[in-house]
Amino acid sequence: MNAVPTLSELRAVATGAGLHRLGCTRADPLVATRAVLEERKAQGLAGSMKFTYKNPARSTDPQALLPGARAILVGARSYHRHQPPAPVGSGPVARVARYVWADDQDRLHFGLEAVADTLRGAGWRACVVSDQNHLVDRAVAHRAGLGWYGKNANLLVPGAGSWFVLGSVVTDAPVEPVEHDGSAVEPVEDGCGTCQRCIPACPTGAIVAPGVVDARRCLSWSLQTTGIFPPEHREALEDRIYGCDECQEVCPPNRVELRRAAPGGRGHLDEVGDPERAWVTVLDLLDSDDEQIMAAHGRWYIPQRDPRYLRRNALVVLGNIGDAHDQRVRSMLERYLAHPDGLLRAHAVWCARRLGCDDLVVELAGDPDPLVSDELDRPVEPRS
Ligand code: B12
Ligand code: SF4
Ligand code: SF4
Repeated sequence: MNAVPTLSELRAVATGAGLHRLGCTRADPLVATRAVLEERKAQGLAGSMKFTYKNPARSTDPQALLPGARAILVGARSYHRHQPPAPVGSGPVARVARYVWADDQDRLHFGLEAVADTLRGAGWRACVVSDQNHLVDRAVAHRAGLGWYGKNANLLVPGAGSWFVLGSVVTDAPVEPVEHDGSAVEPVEDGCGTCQRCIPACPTGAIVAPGVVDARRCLSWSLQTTGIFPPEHREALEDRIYGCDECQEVCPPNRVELRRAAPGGRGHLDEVGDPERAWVTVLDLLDSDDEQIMAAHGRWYIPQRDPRYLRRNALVVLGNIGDAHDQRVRSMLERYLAHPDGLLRAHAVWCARRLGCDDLVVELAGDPDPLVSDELDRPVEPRS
């Protein structure tokens, strides 16, 4: 009979390998989560997202990942950095969400693999899963006692907030979800209380009820999906080029001073993020060829792995933060207004009109691409 490592023993391995939290839950199906996924799909709140929504029966059944699974060890790694590093480069600079400022997802994976290796070394099977389509990470993290669901839908770790990436080790080892004092691991109680700051703070009103995000309005999803960037959300995008942190930035439990006060709550806060990952020089991106864009940003989730969507997003950002008197901005607009890709011409039209450069779009009247003609028909509020 193989020995079964305890949660405490596995926590020691996890901590040594860069994880900041490790919880445990039985590998039972996530029945309530499946119902939520199906309901949100039916209500249209998932938009065109696939991920865990593609096959809710599968993404909520750990047995589908590992037949005979008995336990799930759920790990969390903080990605918090004190301050964004100072922007680099010249001209308009776009903001990147915190979760991709450094290699925290890789480090999470490394820590989870260390836990999995320990289980394998004891003769058990174990598979690592994080941010994939096959398991709803927050739901297992909640059940494994790592944190509570915030009204912004994120999982908040008590005393440390929500700046964490999550992942799991699904195993056939019957690891008991018990603490070192023998008490059972319990889900963490709601810590939001009467606070609801994140709801009105969302720039697009995407948090349609506490804990419920309408993906069709969430900037994070609009940046990651195909087609035109929703016209009604372009101004709200401001300078964001990848991801959105607004509903977490305003969240009181994420305040650094509280995190500092919390025992064991700090994570690796002293590391500084890479400025090249926290900021993007918009004109450089628009000037780059496909290979250069993928070399710089290929780690991001890019729809269909097609750099045109990063150019599309960059044109929206440029419309929000560019300076119409900057000759480099005008030259870039001229280039994109003549671009062979109609999607990019259309977004260049919006960008030019938003910057008050209507003179540049005159030549596009009669453009045969419906994306461009729709764009020309749509009123645009110039930036004051
Ligand atoms: C699809 C997806 C998205 C979509 C949709 C997000 C969403 N809210 O569902 C988009 C692209 C918009 C997105 C954005 C982001 N994501 Co995302 N995303 C995922 C993914 C792939 C699946 C999520 C999922 O299945 N959602 C399904 C729905 C049903 O889950 P839910 O919203 O959590 O719903 C629960 C709550 O509503 C709760 N609930 C039900 N009723 C009620 C009632 C109340 C009052 C409350 C409070 C809660 C509650 O129960 C539901 C089911 O468990 C996961 C990775 C994975 N495989 O799990 C990452 C994941 C959720 N994302 C993550 C991150 C970091 C982000 C962003 C912060 C990135 C960014 N900076 O832009 C934003 C945050 C947006 C937000 N406010 O949620 C992390 C979250 C870590 C954490 N601490 O919570 C994950 C876990 C990735 C990872 N492995 O670390 N994401
Ligand atoms: S990530 Fe941004 S757009 Fe999405 S719910 Fe949070 S604040 Fe709103
Ligand atoms: S801002 Fe307030 S309501 Fe929203 S998740 Fe944070 S604590 Fe909860």
